[in-house]
Amino acid sequence: MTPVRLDLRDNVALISIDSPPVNALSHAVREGLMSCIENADADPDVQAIVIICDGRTFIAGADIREFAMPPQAPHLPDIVDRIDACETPVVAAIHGTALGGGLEVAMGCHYRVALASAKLGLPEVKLGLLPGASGTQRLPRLVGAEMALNMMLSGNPIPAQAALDAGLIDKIVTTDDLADAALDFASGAIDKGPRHVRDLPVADVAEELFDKSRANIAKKARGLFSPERIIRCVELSTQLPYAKGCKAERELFMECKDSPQSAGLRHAFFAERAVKKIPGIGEETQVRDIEKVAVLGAGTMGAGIAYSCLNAGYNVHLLDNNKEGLERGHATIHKLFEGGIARGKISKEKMLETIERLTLSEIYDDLSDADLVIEAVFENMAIKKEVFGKLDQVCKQGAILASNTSTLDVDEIAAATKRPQDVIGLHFFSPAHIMRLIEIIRGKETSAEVIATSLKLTRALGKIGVVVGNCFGFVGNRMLYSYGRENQFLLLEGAPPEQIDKVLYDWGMAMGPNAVGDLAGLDVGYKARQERSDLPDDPRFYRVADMLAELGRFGQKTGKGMYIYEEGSRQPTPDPQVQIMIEKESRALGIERRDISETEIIERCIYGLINEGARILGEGIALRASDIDVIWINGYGFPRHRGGPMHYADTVGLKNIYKRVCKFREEFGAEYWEPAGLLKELADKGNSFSDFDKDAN
Ligand code: 3H9
Repeated sequence: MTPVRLDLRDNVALISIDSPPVNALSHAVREGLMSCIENADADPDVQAIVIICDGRTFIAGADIREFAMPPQAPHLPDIVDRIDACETPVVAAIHGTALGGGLEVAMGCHYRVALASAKLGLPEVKLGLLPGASGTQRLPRLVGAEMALNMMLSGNPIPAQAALDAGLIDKIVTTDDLADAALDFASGAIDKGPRHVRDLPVADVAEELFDKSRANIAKKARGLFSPERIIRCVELSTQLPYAKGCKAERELFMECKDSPQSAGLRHAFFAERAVKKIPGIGEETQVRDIEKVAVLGAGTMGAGIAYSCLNAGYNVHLLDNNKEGLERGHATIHKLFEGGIARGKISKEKMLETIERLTLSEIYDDLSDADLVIEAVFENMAIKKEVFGKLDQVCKQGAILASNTSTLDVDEIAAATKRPQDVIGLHFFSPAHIMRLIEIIRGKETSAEVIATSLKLTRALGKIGVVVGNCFGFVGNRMLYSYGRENQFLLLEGAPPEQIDKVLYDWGMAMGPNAVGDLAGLDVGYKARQERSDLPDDPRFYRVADMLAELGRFGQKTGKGMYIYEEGSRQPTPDPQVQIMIEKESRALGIERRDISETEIIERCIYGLINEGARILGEGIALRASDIDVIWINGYGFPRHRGGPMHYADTVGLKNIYKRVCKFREEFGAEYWEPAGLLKELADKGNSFSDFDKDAN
């Protein structure tokens, strides 16, 4: 059945697109739309045309899946031009979100009406693209170059009212029946005739607008390919006639579409949506009602989790066994709300209303009516087991008992209760109110219902939950060990901390590993290593980090760590004392220091990650390679435009990665560089991690 229908309503043609879930402009939709437009325009009885969508939204853009395939006519720019060329007025009737190619179709129409709840945007930049169907030339003609730049460079949609104020739409429809209102509007436009956006002038702009934009993106969009090209297109819209501007846009769009960055960002888009697909869990899986969430432990993490839950609308009880700790946690939550007020995210009234849902106590019995308890106490197995034993006694049947452990065995924690089916790991990342990632750790007895409820909870919190298996460090922190290990070895072998950090930052990581260590606190990793009995018996292993922690140099919080920090500053400054200490230690360990290249730093740190990721995948701890990518992009500052470590490995080629890992095994020993079985298997077959995901699903 064709996804696009043409109906005649008196003298107005109603073109309806019905292509769930989001009416993306697939080949079939493009064909249907083009043919309906041509038929309507050729019909002498038709005096106006309305384009509308069924389902939950107006067109959400080009069909992103098709970018990886050869393009097929009719192409979107031609459809937009064809709509514009209609002799009778064409009206777009918008509900939900008009995004990307969807908004370009709407801007090809002569008029636009929208429900008040609608949103409009050009989010292509988030996929490493630019609007490629005349959006960069039409939007400045409607809203001015400055606002057009803001919309395209942020990729964020604007609400209907802002679109009306700016001239992007012509009317907000206040009735529920969008089709009727749009047909009325179209009838009223018959006398006015078409209004062609391409014929509008672009309003004059301040001379420095484009220079300022370039300076802005240099920092905000570090290393990204499409933002500069977006600026160029908008600049051209102020200099060239419409058709020439479109031609330039087309060329620049193709450059973006074919860039590895766009492939990485598109991969990340689908990877973040794939995480919700868990074998054995579907729509039929029962989900438990969560109204009251208890957070146990009022430290920074506990307070951040409580704050997130309050904002998501839950009743929250914060519990700590220490009165001062509880007061500190309460103060932290207040501070977070005040920060929200200062940034205009929440009003004072709303904050007061929200905070009313928070209760505090030191009494476990107060948890008896909680639907979900999230434990965020000290990362120590004995303490966690004691806490879960108590929870088992006081919590109601059916309550979910979650641990925010970042490394520990969830099955061992569950064994402290008589209800292991209700126990799960919910690993929030710090700062919990900002970081989007939650690793959802399923124990061997965790029920499907508890996993499904946890997934729903993460969505309600506005976060991304990735379900992983149980092993030390799960996916993220287990991989972090290999990354950190290579960083530490490189320090002893001759690369100063600032060199390693610069190389990895320039490669795209949000921060270098040594700056991250100082931010997280070197004492944290130190304590975690002290608790482990399974670490290599190797004096070089995390040697520098251990020495700094033993000297009380914990990082930013003590003003000194791998770097020095001026009072009140977070800016790391290299410390010659640290360099002397590292060099001395290299000598003591008999390590010959040498110059280390950029390539070696990248390969050892990133390939170390990939090899461990492959091992995790082979063991079934992660369901998909793309889940690992989602974890590293959202939890560890891995550059999104590289698609995550496993996608990046695919771009390098697994054969190449495997070869280098084997070479590192020769140079640095099998203890750290034994290639993962799955890496070897895929490399031997000439396959990729993406092939693995396809086979597994
Ligand atoms: C573009 O338009 C380029 C043009 O300028 C030039 C062309 C020449 N294509 O997010 P959800 C799927 S670039 C294919 O969970 P929500 C998605 O994968 C495009 N599939 O729902 C998921 O599938 P599944 C510019 C798409 O309600 C399902 O739909 N447009 C597309 O939370 C539901 O998605 C964009 O960048 C697509 N375009 O949010 C908009 N969009 O169920 C991208 C979605 O199998 N989309 N899917 O996992 C969005 O931002 C959100 O999906 C939207 C709905 C806000 C629409």
